[in-house]
Amino acid sequence: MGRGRFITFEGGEGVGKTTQIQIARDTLERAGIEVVVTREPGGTPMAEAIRELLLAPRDEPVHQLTELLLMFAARAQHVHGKIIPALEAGQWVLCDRFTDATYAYQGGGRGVPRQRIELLEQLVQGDMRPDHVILLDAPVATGMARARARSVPDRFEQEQLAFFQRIRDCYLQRAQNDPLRYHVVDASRSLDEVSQQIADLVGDVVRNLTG
Ligand code: Z5A
Repeated sequence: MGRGRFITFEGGEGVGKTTQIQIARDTLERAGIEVVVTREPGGTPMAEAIRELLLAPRDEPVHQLTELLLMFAARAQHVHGKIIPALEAGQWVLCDRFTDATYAYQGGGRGVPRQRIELLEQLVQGDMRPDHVILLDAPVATGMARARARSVPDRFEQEQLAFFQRIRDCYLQRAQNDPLRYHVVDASRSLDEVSQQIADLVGDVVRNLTG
């Protein structure tokens, strides 16, 4: 049995990651592939507890280093306790956000220097990176409207438009720098159109691997 593949879903808030990851799961399962769907921050009981700490709105200002280190603490638990064991068992892992979100939110959004993120990425992940990153891209106002129609804003969702614009710019820049690994999907289209493109994309990944 070969190693599984690691595919992450990224983008600003409300772009449809959680919805589209289920389309990807269905496509893979129909091709007979065993799939693990997970998310960040979170994915294991301890990492989910760290997620609650990170997302809860609070009066105390959260220092950008506290936020950064908690993201990577959750990630260490998730990568070593769940993602790597699944990949080694031949399963495909679909993850709702991963380290690209740290570059976008803590780097682009909060202004943490990229080198600090790279240092922690290397410490926690070694050379492990997603095989494919599906970037769901939509104008900030579109994603914000969708997310806010759905639930009460968490600590991140309480940020202003300019914060989310920097995040979008950072994601698009990363995708432009590595076009073979990143797949940018226009998420402002209808649910059916986006879902069709995701199913096609994931189908292509499977076909390329199986010849
Ligand atoms: N964060 C970070 O700062 N650093 C990190 O390293 C990591 C994360 C890993 C939690 O993430 C927060 O953690 C996140 C960044 C930070 N904060 N923010 N913002 P999260 O992924 O759990 O939270 P989120 O980005 O806010 O996810 P979301 O709001 O659940 O959005 P989504 O998963 O992309 O969208 P969705 O739930 O699939 O869809 C939202 C709604 O839109 C829903 O009602 C859908 O039915 C609807 N929808 C979806 N697609 C469409 C289309 N195409 N048309 C119309 N309506 C649609």
